[in-house]
Amino acid sequence: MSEKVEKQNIQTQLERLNLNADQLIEMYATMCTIRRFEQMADRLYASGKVHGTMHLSAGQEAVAVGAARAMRPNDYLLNHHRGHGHFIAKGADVKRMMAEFLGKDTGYCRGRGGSMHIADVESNNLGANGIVGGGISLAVGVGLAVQMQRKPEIVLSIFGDGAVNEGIFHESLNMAALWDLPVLFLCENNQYAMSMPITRATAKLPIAEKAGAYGMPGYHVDGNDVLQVYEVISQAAEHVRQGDGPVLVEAVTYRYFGHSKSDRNLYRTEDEIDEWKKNDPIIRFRQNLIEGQILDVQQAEKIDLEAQELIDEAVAYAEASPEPEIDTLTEYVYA
Ligand SMILES: Cc1ncc(C[n+]2csc(CCOP(=O)(O)OP(=O)(O)O)c2C)c(N)n1
Ligand SMILES: [Mg+2]
Repeated sequence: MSEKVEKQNIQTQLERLNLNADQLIEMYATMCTIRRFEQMADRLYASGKVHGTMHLSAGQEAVAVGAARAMRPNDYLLNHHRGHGHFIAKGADVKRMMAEFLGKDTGYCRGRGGSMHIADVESNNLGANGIVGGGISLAVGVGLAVQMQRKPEIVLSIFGDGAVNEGIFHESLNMAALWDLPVLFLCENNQYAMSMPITRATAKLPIAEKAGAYGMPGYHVDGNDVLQVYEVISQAAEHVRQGDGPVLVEAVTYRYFGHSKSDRNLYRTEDEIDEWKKNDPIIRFRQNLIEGQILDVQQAEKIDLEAQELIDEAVAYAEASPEPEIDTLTEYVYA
């Protein structure tokens, strides 16, 4: 495609999506920040500084960033165990996130949550959840509360493809549809639930079509195309915000790292991972921005370097932060 045509393409897209160049650059920067955060988290884990386990989302950045851009800052977020990117895209302070990873007192949950349980009630991030599908029903409860209080916010519920095979997914969608609750269900379909490929676990695809069973709209999007995710989630959010009831969006993507730190990746080939890396959401978007003359190569590289610097500063902050005091051990413990 000629340079002129590409430039026109992105300009037409910008007008249609009601986005400006600065917002696109910010989206690109956030995607770089999430990728750099994940890579650093992996290194810190390997060096023994992070305890427990973690679920990395490298490869899935377009879903987090496209969705967050389409939501309003005060909308509620409830997500699943692979949630670092969702919260960074919502505007998390990466210093406090990194501190949480290292179990420090300055972390979002004062070091109690770690990678899998980051929440921040102040910014309406009601938390990640280690129970597969657990966050979906909580989101329905929050949707009910929002509806009863006539609040302007809506609820974004993010979960994986594995959750869709559970009863809780169906019960939650049914109830939300029955009561027209303001919940946007977003399935981040990375095509595996641990080592289980979706084609061996889910009888009928695409997942988006399950929306029809509950009389709600369902959308199937390329989850590695940040602007497509943004466009569809914007439409879905508008529908939900107008009081027209819930929507289900399925974004198809792929994770590069293993399921968790104990995953030896024996269920998929290196070739498959490499094939998906050719469809990398950050490289695709960056190429799009360069061809559309929103950024040049040097500017794109500088943004990525700045993302790395931000993460380095976050690590320094986290490492210098104090451990929680021993006499706070029983705080937040209910018995
Ligand atoms: C109710 C429940 N069942 C099983 C598990 C163990 N488990 C943790 S993550 C996971 C796979 C989830 O896959 P998916 O929903 O696709 O999310 P992804 O990890 O791919 O992001 C399983 C089975 C769990 N945590 N909770
Ligand atoms: Mg999955």
